[in-house]
Amino acid sequence: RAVVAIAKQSVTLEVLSYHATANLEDAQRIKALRVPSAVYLGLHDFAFDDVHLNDDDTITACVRMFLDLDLVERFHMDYEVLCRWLLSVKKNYRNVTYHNWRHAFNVAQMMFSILTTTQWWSILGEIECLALMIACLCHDLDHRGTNNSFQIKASSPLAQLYSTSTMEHHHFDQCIMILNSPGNQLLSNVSSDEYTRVIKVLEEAILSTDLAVYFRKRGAFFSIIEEGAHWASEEHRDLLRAMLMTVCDLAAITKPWEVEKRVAELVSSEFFEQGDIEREELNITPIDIMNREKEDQLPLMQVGFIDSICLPIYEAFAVLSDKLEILVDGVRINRDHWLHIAEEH
Ligand code: 5BB
Ligand code: ZN
Repeated sequence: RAVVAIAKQSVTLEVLSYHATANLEDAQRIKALRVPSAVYLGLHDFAFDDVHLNDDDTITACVRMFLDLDLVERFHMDYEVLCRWLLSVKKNYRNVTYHNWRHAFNVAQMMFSILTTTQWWSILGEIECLALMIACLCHDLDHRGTNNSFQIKASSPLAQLYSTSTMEHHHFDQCIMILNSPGNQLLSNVSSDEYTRVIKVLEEAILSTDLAVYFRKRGAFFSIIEEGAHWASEEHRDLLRAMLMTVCDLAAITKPWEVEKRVAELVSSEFFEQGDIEREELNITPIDIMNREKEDQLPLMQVGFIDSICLPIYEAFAVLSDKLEILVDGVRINRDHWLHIAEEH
């Protein structure tokens, strides 16, 4: 890995001049694989679970989603470049407990199932669908298992570069670097006007995965839902896409209990690992969610998370499409489970 140091506003940041991407040989191996149907893979299902898929399966599943949304034809994507780009995206996720490739893949699958089940793909159009699918796959690129507030507390180079939405700006940077890497230029055959638009929608979508951005925008979102949202309005559309990213990012909370329980344990482990680093390296006492000694509070924290963050947004989306009511049902069932466990303690 060749590394160069650049100075930006007196901050020294390590940038990979030759960004680590996938090999041509690996792309050619994937290219030769059969791509099962979306129905066979369960890609339209809101209850989708990736546990039974191996890493190659996750790549061919992504190819299937791009094919079925007609993105490959419409944007004249080279099939080998698509395979290599997907492998490169996967490679640029770290082996952290929760914010890894599997999380990104699941977020993209949820976007695909929502776009197809609601038929919103036809309202949003190919450009916005393309941007949203790329955004889902790339939205946590190079995550280190630590959140924005950790970057600030640790005065990390990333925090010095971006004082707000620190990690999300970095995820977007990484996304652009991969899209610009030789052999990975998925958008090389897109016209320059469309390219500009795709990148703008993509940036907005990735930055919207910062929960702080969700909190800032959701008031306006709930207002337009109450008054009647119009897809024709540019302002409404921008809000809907931003909120859609959050819906997909948090979708583990809507899944069958066995899936939700497994994922919550991963989230919790990653939080505890950050807490350990804060104790050992920053000499601070971590907040409760990151404090192993408060592990028994987890079920009640999940109830709080569901009530304050999840239910409001899934309920709003169920107003937009009755096809999404089932997501609210899933959240409520999981809330019952967490509350039941909390009451046992
Ligand atoms: C969320 C907002 N945060 C700034 C403070 C804590 N809260 S919370 O009280 O709603 C909360 C959420 C507390 C504990 C949680 O998990 C314990 C296992 C969660 C939680 N968050 N639970 C989940 O199942 C999921 Br999924 C999530 C989302 C985790 C990703 C959040 C990434 C933010 C990175 C900056
Ligand atoms: Zn995420």
